[in-house]
Amino acid sequence: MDKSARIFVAGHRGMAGSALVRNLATRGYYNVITRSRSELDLTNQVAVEEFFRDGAIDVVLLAAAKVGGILANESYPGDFLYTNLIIEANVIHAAYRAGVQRLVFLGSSCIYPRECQQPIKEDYLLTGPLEKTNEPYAIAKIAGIKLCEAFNYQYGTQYLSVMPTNLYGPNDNYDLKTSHVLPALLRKAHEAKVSGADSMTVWGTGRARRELLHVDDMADAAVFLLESEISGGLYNVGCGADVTIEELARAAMRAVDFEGRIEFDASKPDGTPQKLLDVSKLAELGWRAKIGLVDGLASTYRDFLRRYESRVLERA
Ligand code: GFB
Repeated sequence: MDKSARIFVAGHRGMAGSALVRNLATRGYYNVITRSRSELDLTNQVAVEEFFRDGAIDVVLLAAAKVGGILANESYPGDFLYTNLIIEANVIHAAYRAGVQRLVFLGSSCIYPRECQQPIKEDYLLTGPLEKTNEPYAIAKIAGIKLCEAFNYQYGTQYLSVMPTNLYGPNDNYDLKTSHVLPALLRKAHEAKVSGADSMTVWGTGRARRELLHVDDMADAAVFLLESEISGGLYNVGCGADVTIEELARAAMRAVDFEGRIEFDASKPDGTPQKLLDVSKLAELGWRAKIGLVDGLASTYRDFLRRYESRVLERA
């Protein structure tokens, strides 16, 4: 891909989008285009069409989405379904109409059936019922994958979909009601430590299993796929190993240096029992994750501390 390509990163203020912008800069791309929500409302079809018509965009990285942890997904199913559907529909359709040939659509490993065989291959999509806590979000993301496939088939575009497992890293959301598990555990361990508490609460049984991927690895994989001139399809992105939520909580406590007990809150859901991706399709192309959980937790905790001290933990 030409270093002068005009690359639009949709959702550049979020954790995934900001990692994509960092990765593109590291690789020498110097025409990265971004728009804040006040400059371009991606739920507004007319505004999105105008932006693409006038923007001479070559490539799109679609990271804009309404995202959240298990409780946010359960509490706001309408928002998760509607907002994600409309953003994808507007951006993918406007990109096609403006002649954009290359697009990467970011999804999530929750698109796969709840009781999926592990590790999860891309082929298992739509082979069984979804996990209820995030069904609306998963259905929106499946629609985005299918939109890319359908446009490739009908119009000859080269739109591909990247399905990362549970992401974490700089710029995450630390609001305990809406965040994903890893930022929540870091914050809880930190607050327990500074308040002198002897325990912290972990939702569910602690036995659910999750595969955690540093967001810089995800961004590297997405740009790697673009540079590999892949013309379409679905690609899992993960590190190839999972941990129980209890193990993750203990790892977060070690990163924070909090030595108290864990109290499990069984009134909160476990969600999907396990989500471990089969990443062999991407590995065959030559890409592997590089950031291990211990290092990733340590650097993410430093990011958390910077934001905690400046009181900007919740995403606007
Ligand atoms: O990251 P998370 O909220 O979402 O992780 P999912 C949920 C798992 O962590 C459940 C446990 O097993 C929770 O019981 N957990 C323990 C906690 N303590 C906490 C806590 O303090 N906060 C949170 N949030 N969880 C999301 C989907 O599923 O994964 C999205 O809802 C998306 O759609 C995302 O796909 C990647 O992994 O269950």
